[in-house]
Amino acid sequence: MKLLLKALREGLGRLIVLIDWIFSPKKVKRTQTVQAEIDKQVESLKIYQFYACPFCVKTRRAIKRLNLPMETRNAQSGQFRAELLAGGGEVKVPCLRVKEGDNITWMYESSDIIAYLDKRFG
Ligand SMILES: N[C@@H](CCC(=O)N[C@@H](CS)C(=O)NCC(=O)O)C(=O)O
Repeated sequence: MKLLLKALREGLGRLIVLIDWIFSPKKVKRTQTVQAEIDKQVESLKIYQFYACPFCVKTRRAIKRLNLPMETRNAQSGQFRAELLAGGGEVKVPCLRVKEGDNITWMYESSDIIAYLDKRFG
């Protein structure tokens, strides 16, 4: 039963990924200078995520729409999962890692992440 639910969730997640791919959001256009400045700022942001998680798809759509070349880190297993747990305190995705100088913050909740990105880059 547990396995069936997991398979259903994974299947639904992949369907959402497919729909996202078909109806991909349009990227915002900026001048070269402004985009270059934003690209630089985005280097300090990393998104921890799962490929087929609906909340991650929603967040990735916002990242694409805002034209942010952000590194995505797969937290399904391995090093990035361990980093997320150690840094943020729980394995829940999406999670935005924000580095400001020596200070690192971990932002959970897709709606909060999107609101933050919209405010900063929208
Ligand atoms: N309210 C959260 C929900 C996030 C959520 O439930 N994420 C699931 C994946 S879809 C998760 O991280 N589950 C933990 C796990 O599967 O280990 C948001 O909007 O970001």
